[in-house]
Amino acid sequence: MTTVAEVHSGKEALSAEQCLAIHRVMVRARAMEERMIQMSKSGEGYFWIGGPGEEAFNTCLGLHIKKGCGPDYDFLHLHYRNAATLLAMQLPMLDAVRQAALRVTDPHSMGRNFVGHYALRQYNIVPVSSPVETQYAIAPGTAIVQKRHGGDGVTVVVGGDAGSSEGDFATCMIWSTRPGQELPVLMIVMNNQWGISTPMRSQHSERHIVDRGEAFGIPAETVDGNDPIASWHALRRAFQWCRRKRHPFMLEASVSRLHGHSSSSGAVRVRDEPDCIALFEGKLQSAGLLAQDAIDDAWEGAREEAAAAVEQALREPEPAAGDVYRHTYAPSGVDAVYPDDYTGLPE
Ligand SMILES: Cc1ncc(C[n+]2csc(CCOP(=O)(O)OP(=O)(O)O)c2C)c(N)n1
Repeated sequence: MTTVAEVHSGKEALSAEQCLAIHRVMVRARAMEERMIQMSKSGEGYFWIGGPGEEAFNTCLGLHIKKGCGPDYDFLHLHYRNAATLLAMQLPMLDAVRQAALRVTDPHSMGRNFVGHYALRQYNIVPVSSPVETQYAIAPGTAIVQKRHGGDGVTVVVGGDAGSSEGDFATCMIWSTRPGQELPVLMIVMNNQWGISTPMRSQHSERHIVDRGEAFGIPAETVDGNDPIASWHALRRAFQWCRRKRHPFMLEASVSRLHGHSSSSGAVRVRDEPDCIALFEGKLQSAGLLAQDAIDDAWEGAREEAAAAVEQALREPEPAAGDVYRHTYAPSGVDAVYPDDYTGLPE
């Protein structure tokens, strides 16, 4: 069935190969999130928050990242709905599940932080913060380093529409646009229309959140974040601007929130918002690129991968009391005692 060279969305297109790769990551991310929601309800995990409804945009974001450690590479200041971004960066599903299961093998926090709170020094993934939007005040720091260092590394910062009401958002615009000291910051707003239970339209009088950048001279685009083809190209333009010009750019993606805010609000499937995966599968099917049995295989494989990751994580140890100060202060304090033959501890 794969005789089509490319798939179109309006005037933009992606190759068949790219579309299939994006679809695979989106499905893996959704299967993982759905299994994590089950974990939060069954006692295998304790809490869930994540990105069902953001997979289209977040997968494309991950595919654009220049991945590595240090100022030559992109820095990521993410929010708690970026699971698909990490999968697209080829990081293992098992590691995200380890955090959901609060296992000591979780490389992000050794089982000490909420699910979706990534932190990986080797890929410039700055710790995700539970207080929303602080990442926008921190992001100019890594961008200043990148600007002074030279090269084409970009600082990417991602947050929600409600969080953009915090002063940190303005801090980012101010610090990224000081005349002569502009910074290569890509400011991304994921607009799902909600801040827990507060509707976006009750808080924002501006037409688009990124319109605020106009006063600072920051160019901006809005994009349908449920459309991976449109998202891929919007991200391509945004990264190109930041990489080459070494100035900031703003991108606002309209996305869905398909399981509500978090397990604290029930995580029940929302039926009246568009589902980016179903939409993309419809498009790939009508383009003659993906048959129903191939779609079914993709889902089955992804669900098996998620189930195996949970099984593996649950066999691994939980953090021990002696680990509390490890990686909290330097030097790292007291280490816990694990069995002599245990090799799973993160560096
Ligand atoms: C500084 C701060 N204020 C309030 C909260 C409580 N809180 C947690 S998530 C959230 C909603 C954030 O909404 P938005 O920024 O739109 O992101 P979304 O969760 O919708 O992706 C709030 C208010 C918090 N974590 N941090």
